[in-house]
Amino acid sequence: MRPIDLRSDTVTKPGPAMRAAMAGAEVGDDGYGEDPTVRRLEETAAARLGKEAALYVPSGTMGNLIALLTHAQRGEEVILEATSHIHRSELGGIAALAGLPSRPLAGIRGAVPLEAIEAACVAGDYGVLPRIRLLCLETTHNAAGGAVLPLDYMRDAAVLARRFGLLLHVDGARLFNAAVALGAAPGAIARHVDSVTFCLSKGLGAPVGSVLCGTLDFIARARRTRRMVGGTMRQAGVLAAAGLYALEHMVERLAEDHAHAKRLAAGLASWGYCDPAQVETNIVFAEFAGSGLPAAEWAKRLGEHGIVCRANSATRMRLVLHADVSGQDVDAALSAFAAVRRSL
Ligand code: TLP
Repeated sequence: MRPIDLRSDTVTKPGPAMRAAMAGAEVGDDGYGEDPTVRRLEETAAARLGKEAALYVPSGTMGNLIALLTHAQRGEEVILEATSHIHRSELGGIAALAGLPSRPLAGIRGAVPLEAIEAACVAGDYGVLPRIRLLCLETTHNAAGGAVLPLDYMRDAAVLARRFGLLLHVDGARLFNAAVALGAAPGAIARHVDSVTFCLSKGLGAPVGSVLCGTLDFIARARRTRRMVGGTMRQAGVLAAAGLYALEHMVERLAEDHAHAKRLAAGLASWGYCDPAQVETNIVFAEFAGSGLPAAEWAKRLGEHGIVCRANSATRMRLVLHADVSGQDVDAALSAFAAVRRSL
């Protein structure tokens, strides 16, 4: 029995065509700017997002860290959503490595109300408050179950940020999922922002890599920051080739993952374990509070049926759909849920 891994879209493995692209990649020393495949990936990514330039980085976490280090000085404050990945899930690098105090604000489906951002910005300064330098948004929003920030919200947040002299960074680890869900070009999401990170190694299926995009000047400075944090790679074209393949061949198919997520959510909803209205992209939250079994125990028992999954609270499980999960796999997962439920 082939296990069906629903822990994350980071678990996708490169298929034969992606591996062939990697094997055939032209490479050079990217520390000298001589890797033609990395360059092509950076140019392609920048063009897709409508930005002047881009930088290939080993991970989403490093892309966000480089953006923070490049945009802000130690002691300057960053406004972000209270459950955002930068704030909650990057081991506190924003404080420990970048030296930036965070101002976490509560969001609604990942979106911090603009009034709350404004209130934070107009707070009276008696010479003791840190200067707020940066606003960070996240789309799709991981902890909000893959929620997509509306384009109007992105625009209005950018206008507000500019009004108060803040820069705007977007953690777009799953930006292409957001674009597909919105039926919009990725550039429409990135249009008003100063910088954006997106990941090649999640729904897009590449084994490694993220891309940070922004202005020519910002990316030139970020390139130096990348070296400072040890993120400069050498013959990285073998990896970048997978990223290029992903941008060419793996974007449109994200709609399949979203449809599979809806199907899984509908099945779970029939037992009261999910609210399908909350499912916008490839992430499904299953809630087992009323089931009589803790989420960790559900995960263990589902594991016995070949479903690899993980509880992310005492009662909740995050299930993520991706390229290595077929429609049949979704049905198999639902059968496994039904079998565990029968055993209760
Ligand atoms: N998310 C991972 C990890 O949290 C385990 C996941 O499985 O969802 N921003 C967002 C919104 C993310 O979801 C992630 C990874 C990152 C940044 C960091 O990317 P990586 O893992 O490449 O450093």
